[in-house]
Amino acid sequence: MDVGLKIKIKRKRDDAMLFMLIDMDYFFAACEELKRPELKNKPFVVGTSPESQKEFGVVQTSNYVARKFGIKSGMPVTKALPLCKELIYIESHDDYYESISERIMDILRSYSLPMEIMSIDECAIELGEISTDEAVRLGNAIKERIKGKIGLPCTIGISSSKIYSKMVCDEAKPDGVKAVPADQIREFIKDKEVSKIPGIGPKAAAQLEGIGIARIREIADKSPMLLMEKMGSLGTFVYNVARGTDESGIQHSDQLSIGRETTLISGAGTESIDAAIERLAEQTVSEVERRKMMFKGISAKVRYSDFSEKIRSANLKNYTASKEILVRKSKELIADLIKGKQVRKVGVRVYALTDASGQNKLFY
Ligand code: TTP
Ligand code: MG
Ligand code: MG
Repeated sequence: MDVGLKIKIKRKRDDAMLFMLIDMDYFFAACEELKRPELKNKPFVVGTSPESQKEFGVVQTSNYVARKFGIKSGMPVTKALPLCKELIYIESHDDYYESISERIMDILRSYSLPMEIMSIDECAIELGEISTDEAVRLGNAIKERIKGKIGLPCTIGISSSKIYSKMVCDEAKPDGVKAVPADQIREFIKDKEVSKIPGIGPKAAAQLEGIGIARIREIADKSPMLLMEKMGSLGTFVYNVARGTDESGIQHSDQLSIGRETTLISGAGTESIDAAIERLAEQTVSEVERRKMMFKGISAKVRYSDFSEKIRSANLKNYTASKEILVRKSKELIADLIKGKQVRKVGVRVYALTDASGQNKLFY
């Protein structure tokens, strides 16, 4: 088979599209410090098990004080404890971290730029063709806003693709803003280990080692055909990353959307779920009104007790800003998703927005 035909090697772009990657610093641990400031400057970990069974838990994260002792995410707690005598153990509070995450994402949404939520503490934003200086100014403003409104530090990486922005962010941690423009990115990544490329885990790193590659620059010297034979599409991906020609962008949600979610008390019945939907619809519609808009698309989400999630959507015939329509449609969609299952979270969202005069609005 002639695999060569399938290889897509990218050329450098002429334009200067920039991306931003925001990642919260020591997120779960920083959230705990917000509630308990006395933890600051003491080494502690956040773990998966209750305190009384901490030896069965895994370290989800630790503050930077604990990291100095070599403590890392994913480490069994039994391995972390001997590394630091004074190590404090805190049991994880997932719903609390999620509510903070939602507030952070709401702040980021308020900039009306195309964005993709990458994880509970991480978001990629497409900045368009702006100068590096402007991007850094915006980065600092976003950082200040999150610090001011939530009280937590984050780090922001800016570069010519989503992947490069993440790598820049990793290097600028903690509490940093750093930009590496397209023409400097190859130099920036060349001496790093291949495992610093997001998406390259231990297995892919071992495959690369098998063909004599340890550093990113060594990938760029290899034949892309060989990389593809050994690693499939991941081979093409790392080849492009190494040559400074990665163009990974954000996944567009194609339109701006507005919505709200809420966590339910355990065992919530139809009545309290309906009340929650009404509240969420009201908050959503008042945000739509505040922006002087109308919507045509409605989506509803549930999270089941096993943390899996499902979304259902519906399109209306006409634009509206009616709370009643949103409530009725959301209830139908959510009832369809629940079907007797236990749910711990529901969400209501509207999309396909237009401004209230009926004119389509382009956000980006
Ligand atoms: P990360 O952003 O990877 O790490 P972090 O925010 O704790 O620290 P950093 O300053 O280096 O960004 O992960 C975000 C949260 O996700 C983290 O606080 C806890 C959780 N998490 C786990 O539960 N298990 C894991 O193995 C990792 C890596 C993270
Ligand atoms: Mg983080
Ligand atoms: Mg993260």
